[in-house]
Amino acid sequence: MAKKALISGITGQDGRHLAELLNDKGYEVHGIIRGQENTKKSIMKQELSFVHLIEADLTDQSSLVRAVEISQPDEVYNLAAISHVGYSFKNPQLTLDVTGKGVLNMLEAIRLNGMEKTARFYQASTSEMFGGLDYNRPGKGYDENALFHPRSPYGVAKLYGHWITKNYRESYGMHASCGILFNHEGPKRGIEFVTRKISNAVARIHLGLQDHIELGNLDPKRDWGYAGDYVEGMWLMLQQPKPDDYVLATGETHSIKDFLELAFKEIGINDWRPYVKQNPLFMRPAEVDILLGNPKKAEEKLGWKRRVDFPGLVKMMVDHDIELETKAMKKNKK
Ligand code: G4F
Repeated sequence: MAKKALISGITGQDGRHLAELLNDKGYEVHGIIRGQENTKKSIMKQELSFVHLIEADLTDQSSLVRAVEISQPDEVYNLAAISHVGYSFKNPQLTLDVTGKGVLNMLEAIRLNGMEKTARFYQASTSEMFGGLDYNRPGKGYDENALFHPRSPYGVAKLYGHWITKNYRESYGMHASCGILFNHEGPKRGIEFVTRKISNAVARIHLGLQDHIELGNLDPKRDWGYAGDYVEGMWLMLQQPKPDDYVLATGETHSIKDFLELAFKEIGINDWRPYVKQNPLFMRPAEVDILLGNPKKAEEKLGWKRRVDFPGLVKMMVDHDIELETKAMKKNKK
């Protein structure tokens, strides 16, 4: 019989990659969608028609109990969150409700269905929990034992989700694992995140549709990988005999300036500076200056390894956005 998976956050970048992966592996895939997201619903029906959509909300306990009851999952992947760090500063309480307490609601939904011993659970933890302040490990990077010091309402809420997942593992013997994922990007990334914002703007500059891009702080460094590689790691965590926590990262860190450099080179522009304006609107009250992950445990224990490197990622995103914008231009001309 086919295994069943329940994914929250199915309309996001990771949810879409994971749904495809699980479908390819023969799973029956169920996805949680908020009731009023009609546009997203129709996109999902076109793109991922195999997904069984269930209307529920991470802040509504009873709806999650129903989602678990309907889907009877072997595996639950909790990917839903308010995931934009900048937004979390403006909406800290909503972020706590969804990104923090939502994890508890999901764990409780499994327990209230009496499935804590049968359903395996994945929690999307994040490198934002490290906060970049304890960066005293040059060349080593943050691993599973590094200190947490979140620097945003998002990071703080995620840390609650991380610890409540560990608590349910220890208290109720749940097969509950946390993936501490460093930034992972790609063509499915939302335009509000810096990599996609750049790749999209570069494509539009190339096609003469805009002449510059406005960004915030250009100095922070991130450990950027490809999202398609990272969902494989999520799945591998739930296939292990015992639950555990794992860092998924590339082990390299690059600044936003490095991303700009490569992205503009893709369209034959060697100096990106004249095309970039800084706008304080995109600055954050507190910044994570540097993130570098150490994926050794995942590589050794899960056999996980990222495939796409940094230049490959930038190229993939710029090429995709040039194609997308070209298609849109042609459609508009008709
Ligand atoms: O792309 P970002 O918004 O990603 P951020 O803040 O690193 O968070 C992402 O990765 C986390 C994993 O570490 C996830 F947990 C989280 O959900 C999300 O996926 O910003 C990256 C950097 C920041 O330093 C930001 O200040 O880019 C800087 N930046 C500069 N200008 C900008 C902009 N970020 C955005 N979003 N937009 C700008 O115009």
